[in-house]
Amino acid sequence: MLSTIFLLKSKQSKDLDHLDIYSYPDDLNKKCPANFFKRLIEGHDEGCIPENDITYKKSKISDGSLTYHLDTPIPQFIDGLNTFTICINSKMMIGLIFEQDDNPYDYKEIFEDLSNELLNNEKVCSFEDEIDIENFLLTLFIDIRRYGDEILEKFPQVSFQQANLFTKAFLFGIDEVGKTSFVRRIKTGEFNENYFSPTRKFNIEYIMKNEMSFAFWDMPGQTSFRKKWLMGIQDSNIIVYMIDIANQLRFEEAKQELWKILENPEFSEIPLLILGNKIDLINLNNSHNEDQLQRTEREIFEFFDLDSIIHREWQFMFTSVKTNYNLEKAIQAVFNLIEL
Ligand SMILES: Nc1nc2c(ncn2[C@@H]2O[C@H](COP(=O)(O)OP(=O)(O)OP(=O)(O)O)[C@@H](O)[C@H]2O)c(=O)[nH]1
Ligand SMILES: [Mg+2]
Repeated sequence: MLSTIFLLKSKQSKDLDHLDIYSYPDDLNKKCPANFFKRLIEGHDEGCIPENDITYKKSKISDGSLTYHLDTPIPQFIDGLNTFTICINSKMMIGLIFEQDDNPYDYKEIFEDLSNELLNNEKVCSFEDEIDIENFLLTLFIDIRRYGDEILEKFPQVSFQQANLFTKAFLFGIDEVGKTSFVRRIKTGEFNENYFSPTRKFNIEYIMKNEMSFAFWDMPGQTSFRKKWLMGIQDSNIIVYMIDIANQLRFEEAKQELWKILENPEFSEIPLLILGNKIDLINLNNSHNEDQLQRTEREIFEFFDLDSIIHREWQFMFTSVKTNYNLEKAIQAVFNLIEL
């Protein structure tokens, strides 16, 4: 499984002490031994550092934009890290780090093709802007990881199925609403109220339910991660938005984040399930007070302007990850919405 992606800028021997290092999700600056990158670069080139950047100059094409030349990826095992690196224009390096027993060559084609596609066709990155670089790395990471998870690792176990039968459910919402708790509860049956660990990267959980294979993409909800939702949401079969209904102070924020996605024309047809979670905290599911439940639902509809959701299949329901209230129904709703 792919564990980390990184990019090194200024791939020149004389610059080895002044490399710009970007990585996701781990910060390799902190994690790797001091001379790790030096050894990586020397090993990659077998000690032969290009003397000039002919490829770079040659690659200016008529419209003035650059075409990036990507070398064949090279595998190396350094300091216990299983790496696979591609040089770009003899200047920069994109690297993948896999788990120790992975075979990097399984990823050769996808690594080359995706890098080429993103850099030369979609032109997603100029390497001048840090945010561009981070987004490029994140996109590449997600796609390669998904390929590994869904095709290389899972396919043999479910070989009777087509690889594309993994249903992608994109689970998002502001922080602390209960997304990770939800996925864990469905996967393992466990719930821990004292567990408090904000998600910091894309957490993809594979869950088999009723003979369907789900990839639940559990997004980090803290503000700084929300802009990355746009990348994870691509190719989703369904989007699941979670609200903490007991925390009215954050309703306005939750509403704005929901509508940012709903108003994006790119995702206008993806079915939507909205979960009003933590219903136990307003003690409705225990008292079975249908009137009050309906009143609360009406208030949520009004506040979040849910009646304005049109042109897509969608549904709202209350849940409690803590008491298990409606969790099976929520999964059933995911099935139904996808099949509609
Ligand atoms: N009472 C109650 N607490 C819940 C429920 N679901 C989750 N929690 C608690 O809410 C807190 C936050 O849950 P998480 O699952 O980490 O929330 P998250 O949405 O994944 O948060 P981020 O990863 O930061 O986006 C934890 O302390 C959970 O135990 C629920 O249905 N009822
Ligand atoms: Mg989480």
